[in-house]
Amino acid sequence: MKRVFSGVQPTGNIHIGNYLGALKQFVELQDENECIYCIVDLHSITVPQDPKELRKHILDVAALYMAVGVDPKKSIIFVQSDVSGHAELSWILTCNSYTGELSRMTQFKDKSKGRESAPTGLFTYPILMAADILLYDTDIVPVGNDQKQHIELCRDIAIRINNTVKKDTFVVPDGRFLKAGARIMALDDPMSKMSKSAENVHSRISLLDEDNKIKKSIMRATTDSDGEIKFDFENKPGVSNLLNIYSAFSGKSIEDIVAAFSGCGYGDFKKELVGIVQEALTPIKKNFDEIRQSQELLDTLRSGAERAGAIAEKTMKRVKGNFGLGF
Ligand code: AQP
Repeated sequence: MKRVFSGVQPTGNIHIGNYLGALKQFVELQDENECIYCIVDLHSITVPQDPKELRKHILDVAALYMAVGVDPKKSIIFVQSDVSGHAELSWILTCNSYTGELSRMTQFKDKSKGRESAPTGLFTYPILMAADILLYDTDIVPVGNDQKQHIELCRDIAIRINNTVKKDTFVVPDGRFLKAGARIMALDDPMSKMSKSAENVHSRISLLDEDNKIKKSIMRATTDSDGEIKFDFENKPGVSNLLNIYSAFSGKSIEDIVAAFSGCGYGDFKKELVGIVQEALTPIKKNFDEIRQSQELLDTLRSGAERAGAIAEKTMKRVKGNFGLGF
């Protein structure tokens, strides 16, 4: 049985990019693997958060994990800051990484917006992510492909420490990326990825959006003026992004969708897409409403933290021993 680990930041409500890139994989993997899914709250404070809002978002994200089908009987679900090993291991990895490799991370470049001085947490974020993964002797990390570079860095650090400190200190993980949904772009700007924290709410569809909001966001999504429904990301990024979303939710291939809409206008295609997305999100919203106020949610997070904590403690003992730390 392989060990799987992944997480989502509680920086806002999960959108269809997070769902299609990561969460769908969480559910697929849980039958055949030992899965650990985390709400990575320590990552979210790399940018300022309102404490009350943050607490709400942590519970929302946990409830959404369960609402999309992550089953606490099969998978461990817990909050990152409930297990102190994440921050502790992060320091050990920090001491074994280089500013040069961190400076090359495109997410840091995007989020720091070229400022000369940016928050240190934004810079060291990939190291905390590496700690999250390595703490659980993870084999597989299901993520969207915006995280490819961070997974590579995690592997580099693990291999470096295995070579310089002690062989087998860490399991070297592999990323798992889906073809459809690996990178969903913003609806208002298909050159940027869909993001929880983007200012324009119509740039994304959140899993909890009402039907009306879903309709508005899709109908006003940026396309182009040539009117042909065709997949060509370079020249038609808006339509290609909508085709990707259609394919990921319907399970149909892009070729079949393009053939089905041959001769139709963007309006007809968008209307169909609205229906498909609304239908997919309706049961998730219903499940969420039941789970969010339940005692089961709190019990799941409590027992999840205990189970994750026990695994993390074992890893930290081994890692610290290999480094000559602690007694
Ligand atoms: N647009 C996307 N398409 C496909 N997958 C995506 N993911 C994020 N955006 C897309 C995947 O979702 C998982 C959780 O992401 P995260 O919350 O940890 O951080 P993020 O990548 O920074 O996501 P956001 O939505 O853009 O959040 P903010 O606005 O807070 O920065 C990851 O597996 C990610 O690959």
